[in-house]
Amino acid sequence: MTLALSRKALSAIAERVDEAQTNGRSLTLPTEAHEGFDMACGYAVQDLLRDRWKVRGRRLVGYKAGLTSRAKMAQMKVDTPTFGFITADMAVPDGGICPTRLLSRPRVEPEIAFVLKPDIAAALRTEADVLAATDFIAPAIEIIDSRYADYKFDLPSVVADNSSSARYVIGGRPRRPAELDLRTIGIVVVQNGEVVGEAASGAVLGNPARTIIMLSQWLEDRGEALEGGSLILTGGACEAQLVSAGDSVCARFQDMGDVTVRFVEDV
Ligand code: 0L1
Ligand code: MG
Repeated sequence: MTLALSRKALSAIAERVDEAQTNGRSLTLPTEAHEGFDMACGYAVQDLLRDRWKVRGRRLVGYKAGLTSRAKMAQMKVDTPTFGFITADMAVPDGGICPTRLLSRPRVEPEIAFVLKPDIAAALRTEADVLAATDFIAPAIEIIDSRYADYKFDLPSVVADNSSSARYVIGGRPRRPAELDLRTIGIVVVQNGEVVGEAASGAVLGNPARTIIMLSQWLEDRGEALEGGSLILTGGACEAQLVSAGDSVCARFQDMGDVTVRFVEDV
């Protein structure tokens, strides 16, 4: 595919994104700085970012999907889900501490996470395919961090920023897929003792398993395939909440337990 920007220009953008994500700095929108910067360019930057991280020994563990619920799309004023990749070192332990010093504008959102079995079919086309390929499902909090000022961005720019990925917490009581009705899991988000978000898991595309079907198709279209053992964050079920140092967040998932994280300036 011919891209609107040269590889050199895309590599320079990936370097800036890397620097901003590593040091908690802000970015200018690539779409404003580079005429013709489109979704294909955004994913090309993301690929280059992934290559840079692999070279530095950061281990890829799976994917995240962003903007898979109407609430999130409305909140961010966009209309298409996006994907990003996640690494092992983005994980914060359940009940653990997340330093904010190297984050720009952290927000939290409750998500249903899937972990796939080691051996899976090449393409997952139906909900039944996804459930058959799933080892377990766990409650999660994604800590997203937009590197763009005032959360004002467009889709190609968000994609270049790895779909705002930053950290994640997996916790609660992981369950086998057959034990759950993935359309109706109640979720409540509590921040500093106050309820700040409520949703049912079906807010994510009717059933978060559908995120995995979309992800599988997207990878196939790129000539890639979902790998067995992947961890997948299926997207925030309700609006994301701003957090800062001193905050405690608990996401309570019906029949799946709680996931908690505390934010501090530094450790
Ligand atoms: O996980 C997400 O929903 C991220 C989407 C990217 C836009 C945002 O920063 O909210
Ligand atoms: Mg998310």
